[in-house]
Amino acid sequence: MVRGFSIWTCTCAAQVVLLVQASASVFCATLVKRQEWRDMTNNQKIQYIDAVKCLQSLPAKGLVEAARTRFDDFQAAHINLTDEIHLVGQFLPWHRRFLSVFEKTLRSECGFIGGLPYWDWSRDVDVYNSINKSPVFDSVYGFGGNGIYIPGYAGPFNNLSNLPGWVPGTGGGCVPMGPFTSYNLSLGPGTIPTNHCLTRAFDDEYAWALSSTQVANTTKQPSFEIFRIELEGQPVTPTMKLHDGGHFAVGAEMLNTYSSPGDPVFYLHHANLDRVWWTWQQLDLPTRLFDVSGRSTVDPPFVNITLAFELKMLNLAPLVPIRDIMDPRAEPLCYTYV
Ligand SMILES: [Cu+2]
Repeated sequence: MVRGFSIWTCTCAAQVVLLVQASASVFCATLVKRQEWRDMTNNQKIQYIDAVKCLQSLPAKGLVEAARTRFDDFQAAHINLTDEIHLVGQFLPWHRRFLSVFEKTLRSECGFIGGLPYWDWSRDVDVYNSINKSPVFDSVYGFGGNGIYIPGYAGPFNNLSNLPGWVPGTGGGCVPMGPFTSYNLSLGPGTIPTNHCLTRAFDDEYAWALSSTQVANTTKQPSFEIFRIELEGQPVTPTMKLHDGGHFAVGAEMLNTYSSPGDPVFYLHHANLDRVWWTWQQLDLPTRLFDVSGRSTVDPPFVNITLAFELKMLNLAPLVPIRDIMDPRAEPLCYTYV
């Protein structure tokens, strides 16, 4: 794909056809800027938090009965599709599309004017070996902090999270401070609909997995197939990686594979994973811009996914083939990381 080349100024029709076929991309009129949370102004942070709260106040559009709000609609779609979108080739493409639809909904339904923020955890972990002090968890200009400590907390399923060697986090209860204390979640944990508060259980046992060393170890992988496995982590890999590391370090709501989008921090964590993918793509754009692979389902029979594989968003947005979301600078995505 040729960047900085405007198809509108090309006078040769044949060249235009070739260019469009090669890139399969439609250029965006403008790109929204996705910033790291701590690089945003306090005003921008409040605008984002207010937009998420707006989504939490709008009525659901009815994907599942238990979903009350537009915010719940996104959590519901993730819950319903969880078994099809994790540990498979479409993991990164699906979440890229999901985040983009969330971003566009904040803009179209809640008047948000910015881009989805991301949380670069390595900036916390490299300094403190902890996520506790992250500005992301500020109680005024952030998402609130740890949950209240519950002695003997045993994970969101009350089963020590089914992982051998799992170390319980330091919280487990409701997040007592910040902008999301009063929001009542209707979905989760897992596939069960229950009314509950937002919970967290910070767990610095897993912070090491989010360091810049681990990011560099991920982006140095030579092919999409190795890269996606290295990024996503357990149980395909024997040790924790960037994706599961973030879910485990925040804990509780975020620890649940199905219902983790109940914590608004989910979107910032996954935006950073998407940024790591885009960083990896940009390291060798001619080879990697359209490089996808991986099994289509966890259990056989599975096929190898291709660019034609269609990403489902249920009632959130139309199907799109993976080809259409490989380039964040092109329609329908139109964003850039700064
Ligand atoms: Cu997910």
